[in-house]
Amino acid sequence: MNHYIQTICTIILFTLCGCASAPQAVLPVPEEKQIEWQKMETYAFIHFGLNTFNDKEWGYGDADPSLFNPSRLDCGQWASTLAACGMKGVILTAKHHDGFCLWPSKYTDYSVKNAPWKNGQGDLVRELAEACHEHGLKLGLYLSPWDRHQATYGTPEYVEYYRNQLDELLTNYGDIFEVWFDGANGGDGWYGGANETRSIDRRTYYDFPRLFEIVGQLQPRAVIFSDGGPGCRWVGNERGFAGETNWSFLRAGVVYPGYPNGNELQQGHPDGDQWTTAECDVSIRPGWFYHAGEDNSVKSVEHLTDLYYKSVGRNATLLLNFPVDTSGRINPIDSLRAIQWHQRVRQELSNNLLAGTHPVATNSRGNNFSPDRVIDPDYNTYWATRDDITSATLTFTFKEPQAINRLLIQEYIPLGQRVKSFSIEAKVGDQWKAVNPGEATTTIGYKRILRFDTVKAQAIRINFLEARGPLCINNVEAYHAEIDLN
Ligand code: FUL
Repeated sequence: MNHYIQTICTIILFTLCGCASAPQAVLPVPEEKQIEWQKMETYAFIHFGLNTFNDKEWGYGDADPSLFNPSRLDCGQWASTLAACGMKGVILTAKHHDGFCLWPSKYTDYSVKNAPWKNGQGDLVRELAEACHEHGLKLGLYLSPWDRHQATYGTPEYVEYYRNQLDELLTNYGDIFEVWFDGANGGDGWYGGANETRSIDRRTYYDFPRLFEIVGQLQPRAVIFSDGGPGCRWVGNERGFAGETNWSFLRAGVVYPGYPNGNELQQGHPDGDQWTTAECDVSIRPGWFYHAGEDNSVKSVEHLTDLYYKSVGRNATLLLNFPVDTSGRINPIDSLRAIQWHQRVRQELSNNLLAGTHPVATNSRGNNFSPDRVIDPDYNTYWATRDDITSATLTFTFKEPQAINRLLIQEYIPLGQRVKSFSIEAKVGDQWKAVNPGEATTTIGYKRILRFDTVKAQAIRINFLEARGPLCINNVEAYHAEIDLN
């Protein structure tokens, strides 16, 4: 059969059986590990170290290791608490800016090996790695580039020291899901007793490309966090929210630690060529480290719930920090609050009202990509429109009118992020009425969750108005949250 006849036959076959090929990817697309990472949705940060015992946020680098003496340290308590809060992983400050190492690094004495904790025999990174394994959590590590302890800081020798430590951490503790390169560099510090201000060029000093290469070699599955990625990016604030419009793209090589355009971090860049989803880092308390004086300032369930919608619900991940206290445990105020928050989110999104409906679309590529793919539980099936169709309406009709105040939409991101603009309508009686979630209905990405005043709807429809290619929507859910935040 020649090529021409073969093509005609394929078209006839597809027309008869309704099959069609998958849409082409619209670039940039995520790596498989970035998709798995985003599916984690919520994971924890732990800030713990000498700062905890000095009541400081940024230790100067001169504190005596003998102060590190948690009385009841229990990584099992951290891991079981975090798992109970729905966290899928935890990122530990293996070394913060003060330079104190929570593992017995062979490259410095400024570590747990000179602390009274376990008579200097302890290794906190190992204990956490084991606890994570036991409780089904993934482990991530934060290794501060800025080091206020080391005398060599500012010289090429320090960069080698830093690389060696990265190598130790990524070699000795099993699989690491994320490596966190903090962009902060304050300048002054102890620096081996020099007590001075040292400034470095944050863009070039650490030779980030080389560091990323080391991560790639030692932990190819790890996602790299820095202000500009490449794995995931800082969201531009430490308050835990992403932009209403939020593209998973950055322009490669443009964003660096200290990059002044916070908007670009919060919203991504619509024309970016690098897939770098935003991660929202925020502490459950005002500080990152534990301060007894903040025991009454733990974020409320309402506040945390709002942050969930403004991070996970806006195509980002939520990295929620728990400042482990001086006893070496997650403080009971924090754990109780976080568990209540997790239950609250689960309760709000528990009964999917679209299950069992028969979604109808104004356009579809055919059977494999039919609209009912958006209500099946399979992540890898999706509704898609024909190649030339970038706007369409998807309608869900109920047997009886339903009270609704939450809508969740997911694009099939393995093929790229496409939707630029959409609107929601509810059929009340015989009338279609606009639903106003009080925020821009622009991008969707991996997941968008919208809250709105309860509407008693006979049907609900999503008008996809503008997209970068044919639509690929793999999931839609609707809920009635009993506690209405709006
Ligand atoms: C910042 C640091 O300076 C803070 O101490 C904290 O670690 C936060 C997560 O990142 O840049």
